Amino acid sequence: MQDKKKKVSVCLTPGMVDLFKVEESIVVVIDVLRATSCMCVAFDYGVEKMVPVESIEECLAYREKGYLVAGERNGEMVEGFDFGNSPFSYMNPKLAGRSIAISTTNGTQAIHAVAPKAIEVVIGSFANISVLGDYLLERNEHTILLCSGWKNRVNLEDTIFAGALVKRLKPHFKSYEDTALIAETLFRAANFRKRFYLRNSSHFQRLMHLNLQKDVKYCLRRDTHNVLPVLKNGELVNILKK
Ligand code: 3SL
Repeated sequence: MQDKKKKVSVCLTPGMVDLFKVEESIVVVIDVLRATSCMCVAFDYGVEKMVPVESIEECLAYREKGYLVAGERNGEMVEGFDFGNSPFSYMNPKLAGRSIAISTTNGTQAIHAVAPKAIEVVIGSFANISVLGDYLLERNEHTILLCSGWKNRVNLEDTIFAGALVKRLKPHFKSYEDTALIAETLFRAANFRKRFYLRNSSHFQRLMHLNLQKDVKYCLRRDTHNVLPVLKNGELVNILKK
């Protein structure tokens, strides 16, 4: 009998993305600390759309079109931006209906590494893990879990999240690459003690030095925001919007 199962793969950094068949796949962009977590918060607070842009200049130029401008470089808010990259900055009812241009060190760059080639680009974080898992099962396409990492290097937190998704999808998808195995193994080791497990990792340390413990704690919580940001014509929108 022919095996009709689709494949789930894990790409550990955008630097490895050319090894994957992006054009045949849905790509989940993952930047747990903190870009994709912030995007989930923003949409839950009613943001209409978010444009992920690569450069600071491009981002600032969106202000003339009525967009708010957000993001960071190396974890810190950029001069002239309306806010940085803390999930708490997006917990503001005044953001309902607004459009935001966002540029971050890795997350928005990862989106650009796969758009517009991918069948679809979806945003993933612990904040929306269950709705995301359900959606991927329902779509049943080849799926690449793209970890944003840090400047094309691997990071632990995105790999752990990819592992959580592999665990969920594996019974229904083919998954035979070692990157998926690595991710799932790490997730199984880290689950229920993620902050402790991450304590020596580079971005965790970076955020601790910036006094952002609260952000890290929040971004590691599961299912806090029932949203599904998807890239449509270069803009992220929440396809679960009521
Ligand atoms: O790299 C990114 O896209 C950011 O999420 C990094 S930070 O957590 O805001 O520093």
